[in-house]
Amino acid sequence: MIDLHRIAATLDEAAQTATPVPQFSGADTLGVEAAYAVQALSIARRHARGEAHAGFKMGLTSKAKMAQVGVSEVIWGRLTDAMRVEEGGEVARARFIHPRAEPEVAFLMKRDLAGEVGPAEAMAAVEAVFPAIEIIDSRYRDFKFALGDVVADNTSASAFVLGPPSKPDVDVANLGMALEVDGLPAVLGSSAAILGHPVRALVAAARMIGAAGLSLRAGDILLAGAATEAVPLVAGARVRVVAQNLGSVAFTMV
Ligand code: OOG
Ligand code: MG
Repeated sequence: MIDLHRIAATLDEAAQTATPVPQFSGADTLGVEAAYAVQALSIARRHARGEAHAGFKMGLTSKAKMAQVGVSEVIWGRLTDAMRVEEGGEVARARFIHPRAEPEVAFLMKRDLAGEVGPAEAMAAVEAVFPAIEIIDSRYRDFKFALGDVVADNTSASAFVLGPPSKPDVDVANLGMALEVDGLPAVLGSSAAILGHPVRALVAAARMIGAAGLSLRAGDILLAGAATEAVPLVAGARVRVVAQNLGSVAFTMV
């Protein structure tokens, strides 16, 4: 029997102490369903410490991301308020094991959403759209994992920054996106890399989170997933994402 509580505690402590752990499912012993159960248990530990639900994130919604980590399934994770970094703010390198930054698009929900919905219905539930940066940090040694591992590890969720809000009618179909480090472009891409259109990440979130018996709730943030591969970060890095039509968002790692 796999002890899901023990795995959740191990991953939660690894995140809290920024100490890497070996992966669990080299041979995929940790099935996807059990892995989502571990994820829920590890988030429950954060809630017990006073962190509040802030929404959800989609992961591996672009081919570049799938190729970078060698996992080819769309996955989802949970966000808490403690993961949010203020736009233009600082975040300590010491909080992380091996942080990487990703250029993303985020949605703020104005209505609950779950289940099988089309793109128009999904967008009708959105209050605002943002350029965003996700800081991911796998709790596994060398950032190496199989599907079950990364799902159990809350899809490497660690921190996120939101830029200025735009109205939901802004066109996000095929926006140029650049992630700069210290003023120089590190990766360039398009929002079309996110499942062909970021709204498809929202549709997939409603379906997958709904199938788990949950829903996107009014006030929730949803990160749609990275448009490019993630960029490793060092202390001192000034990170900025510029997204056509949406504006820019930045933070500094100190
Ligand atoms: C998994 C999380 C991927 C994204 O935006 O695709 C993700 C990882 O790469 O560690 O957040
Ligand atoms: Mg991401």
